[in-house]
Amino acid sequence: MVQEYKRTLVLGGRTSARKMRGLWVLLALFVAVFGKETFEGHQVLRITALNEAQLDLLKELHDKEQLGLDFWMEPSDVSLPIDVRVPFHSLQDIRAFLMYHEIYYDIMIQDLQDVLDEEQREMLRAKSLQSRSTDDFNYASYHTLNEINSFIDQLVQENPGFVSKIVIGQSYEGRPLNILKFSTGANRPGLWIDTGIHSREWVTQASGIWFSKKIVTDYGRDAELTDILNKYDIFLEIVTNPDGFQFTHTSNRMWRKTRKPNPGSSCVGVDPNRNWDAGFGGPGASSTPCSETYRGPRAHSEPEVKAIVDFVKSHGNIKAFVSIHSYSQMLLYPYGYTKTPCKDQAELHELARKAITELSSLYNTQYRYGSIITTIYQASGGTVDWTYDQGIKYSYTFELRDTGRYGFVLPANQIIPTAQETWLALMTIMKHAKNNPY
Ligand code: 0X9
Ligand code: ZN
Repeated sequence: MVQEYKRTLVLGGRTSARKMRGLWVLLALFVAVFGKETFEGHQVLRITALNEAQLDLLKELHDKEQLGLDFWMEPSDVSLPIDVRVPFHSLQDIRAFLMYHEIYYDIMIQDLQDVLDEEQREMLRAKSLQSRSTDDFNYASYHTLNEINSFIDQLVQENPGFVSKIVIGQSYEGRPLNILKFSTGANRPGLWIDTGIHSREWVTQASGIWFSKKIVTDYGRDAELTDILNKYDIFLEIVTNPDGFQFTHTSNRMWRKTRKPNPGSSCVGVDPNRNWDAGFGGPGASSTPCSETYRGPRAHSEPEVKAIVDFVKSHGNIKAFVSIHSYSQMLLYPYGYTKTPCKDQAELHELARKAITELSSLYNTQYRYGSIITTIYQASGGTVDWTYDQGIKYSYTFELRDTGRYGFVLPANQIIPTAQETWLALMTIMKHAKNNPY
């Protein structure tokens, strides 16, 4: 029996693979016609590889498309847990496989749809009439793209001469790529923050909204932020992947990539954190369109990425660049594509330590920190490797809460605490950039 599983999983019968692909196409059609993908019976498992052999087996699983596995944390190192969403139809096989190879696992989420149903109920409970000002906005809830766009327009309207909206491009599906600019004077160097480049990482866009309100609230009241804004402009892109974000609301809550079709493949989208011209095409990204880490046909092929590239180049004076993801509670700096330490490693490391110390002072949330490749895993074509190589010394990327209890489906009651603690780390980085001009 178990031997059987092993054969189908590891060797993979050709006919059954073809049949499975057919089933997947049917399922995709069904979803396209009838709406939202459900995740009933999907479990999120935390798998612990005890040795290299087990790790290799798990990496093989990773490449078996017909299983429909969604790695929330990729297999990289024996010291790091591997989180994987297993569709109901693959659960028996996966469990048998893990047991056969004596690989240890925990069930983190029993039934993903239950968590998503609660998330939807919370959004409904929180939905009031459209808020009349950003003071009534519900920062403790998740919001749709329309709601966020209205919020952005309101914030701009309420703060003339301080906050403005800049459209830096269009997404593949034609949505505006909006950034907020906070500025109190002309010709200033810039500090950049983006959230939501991976659309399913909802706590990041929600935190971005909170940051924007925090900035207008604290300017003129908090001495340190005021000082920063008297010398620098802050640019904030809250919904960095709007097509993906809309898709997480309408069709598939677990969508990560962009929404551009891939010629010759039925799989859609590119990983916008593998699409940058920094070690592009190297290990730590996939060349397969169906992969969640597909790098795309060429560097900067995605309009959402290209818009930021053009903005950063034409601005020419961005001094800090922070790209915010979730989850796993880490503060990371370059590089992700190479083990060669970046030339500012010592300074970036020390600043990261300070920033996470500040972060933890609020709710005792523990972060790990270090370079991307040594702390999480090798990733090529990533955002902050590119910005660093462009000369932006203070290039950082966060992985916000949590460490895997909920992962990408963090309950809304954690939005404000997450944003508050992250803000302390962001302030530490921005202050340091201000005090160490280069
Ligand atoms: O794989 C990624 O792109 C990042 N993890 S995530 O779960 N947010 O997808 C890690 C890559 C390096 N880290 C960052 N650039 N945040
Ligand atoms: Zn991410």
